[in-house]
Amino acid sequence: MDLGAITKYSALHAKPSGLILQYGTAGFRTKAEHLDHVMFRMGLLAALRSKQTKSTIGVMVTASHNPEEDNGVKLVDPLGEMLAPSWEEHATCLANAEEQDMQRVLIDISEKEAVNLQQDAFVVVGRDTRPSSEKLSQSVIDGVTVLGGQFHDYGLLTTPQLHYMVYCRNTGGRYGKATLEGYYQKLSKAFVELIKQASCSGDEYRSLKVDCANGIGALKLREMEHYFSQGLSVQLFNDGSKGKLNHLCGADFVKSHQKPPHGMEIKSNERCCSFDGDADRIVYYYYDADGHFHLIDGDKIATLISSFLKELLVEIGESLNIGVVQTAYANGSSTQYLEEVMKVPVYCTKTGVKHLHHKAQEFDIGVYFEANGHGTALFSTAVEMKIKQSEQLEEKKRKAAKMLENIIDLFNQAAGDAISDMLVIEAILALKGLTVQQWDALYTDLPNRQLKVQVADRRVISTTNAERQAVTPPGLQEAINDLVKKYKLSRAFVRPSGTEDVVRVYAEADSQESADHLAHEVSLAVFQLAGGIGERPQPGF
Ligand code: NG1
Ligand code: ZN
Repeated sequence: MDLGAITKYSALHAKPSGLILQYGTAGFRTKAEHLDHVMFRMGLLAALRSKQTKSTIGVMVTASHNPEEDNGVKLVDPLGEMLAPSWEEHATCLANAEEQDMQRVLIDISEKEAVNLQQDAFVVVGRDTRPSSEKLSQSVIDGVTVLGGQFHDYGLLTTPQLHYMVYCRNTGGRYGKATLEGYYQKLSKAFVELIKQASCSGDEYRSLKVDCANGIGALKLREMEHYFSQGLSVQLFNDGSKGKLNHLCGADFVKSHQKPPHGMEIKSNERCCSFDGDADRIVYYYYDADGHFHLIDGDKIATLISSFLKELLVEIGESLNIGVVQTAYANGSSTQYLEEVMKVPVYCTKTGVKHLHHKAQEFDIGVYFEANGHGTALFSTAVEMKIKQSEQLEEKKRKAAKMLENIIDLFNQAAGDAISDMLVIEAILALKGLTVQQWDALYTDLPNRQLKVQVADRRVISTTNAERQAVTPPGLQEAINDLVKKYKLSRAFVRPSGTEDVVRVYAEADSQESADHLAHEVSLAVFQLAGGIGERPQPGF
């Protein structure tokens, strides 16, 4: 380690003293102007992690669905996964070390993790379209190079594309080529092959309106669309040419307001979807003939996908297992439908895709989605083996195995990916000849409401049972239990957010009015028992 150079460069990316940040569920996230030192230091950390794992590490500069003024950074581990937990702690220590302590913390981390500093390091960097992202990604690169690491700057990428690049590079090209061209070709080829097998040949349904949240998704989908245009035509809205990133549009807006995005004209029964700001989330929606808006969220996406995959498995006649992984935010109706109608086992993990991803790896086919539309499907090597052996099978089974092979290629195995999920969904709808209304009609969502409460210190709330029950502060869970009893088909839980300084409240019940009331009452309980600050939560939304 060239300590002199580190000190010199670190001073150019000096930490504002006293600023404390936490590596949360999605890395560091805050106002862009507070992040320069964090970026430099994450460049350093990525180089260390690369030396330790002897693999390529990814760094993505984005704040996803958060406002344009924010930014953030997260590290991507060798197989495209989120950073290992012990390294998340190192990330927090390093980002918060005052200027004079930074070197010591860096040396401590290398010693604790037995990093061979002589080892080469290679880091790939990607960024979203925020005005602050270019400069911040340069600070990451400064950090990598000062530790003697090599880098490749992919420039503008969706978050899942960066995960894909990392995965490709660490699997010797077996997964795919680590270029945008490689990504576009791999996915589009699988999609076009799948679509060819759809029996209804008319292409009147194969057009889709896409709200790109004024983000990176628009740029990348535009680059990609001619690769798959024989199977699907996309019409892009909120492509960044006018509006502000994530402002009144995008998957997070649509999901949390249960409303269509601004800037998109929607006729009844037209199939539409929204990406978030870095294109790792997707939700669908439409207006029915009576002018009612219908949201099709991550839970219904998981249901469509897992039922299709289960059918394929049945056709192939294999005893491979399939499981669906959700979080506490999954609508109760979706869990019930999956378990009772589809007879698919469902598991609940803590919020944050790393938890879902990890659990999904336990199955031959693991489908995971957060209700907000972040998810994918993972396939074990046992599934790939079966496909290889399918040459000997009778024709019907061979066909199903071929479809499964294309589906595997179409899913981004490294991360939830709006573009990849969109193509999977479009292919399944075409293959099954389903309209968006028929898909929506699989089950009816329970009315629900999500709220935020400001408290002095959100860490006073701790939870158990995959975040469905509060352990502290004392009395809070009992209060929630009493409130939930007042309503039918009701459920509520609270948890500290991992990305914002708030406590999140979720409630569902048999009617929207009940869900709204219950959410409000639970918010008041949080405010009273967990140290609420500012104005008391008010009823009405
Ligand atoms: P937090 O802020 O911890 O609730 C949010 C989402 C997560 C996940 C992360 C990362 C909800 C309720 N929470 O986490 O699902 O996507 O952001 O972006 O949607
Ligand atoms: Zn995102």
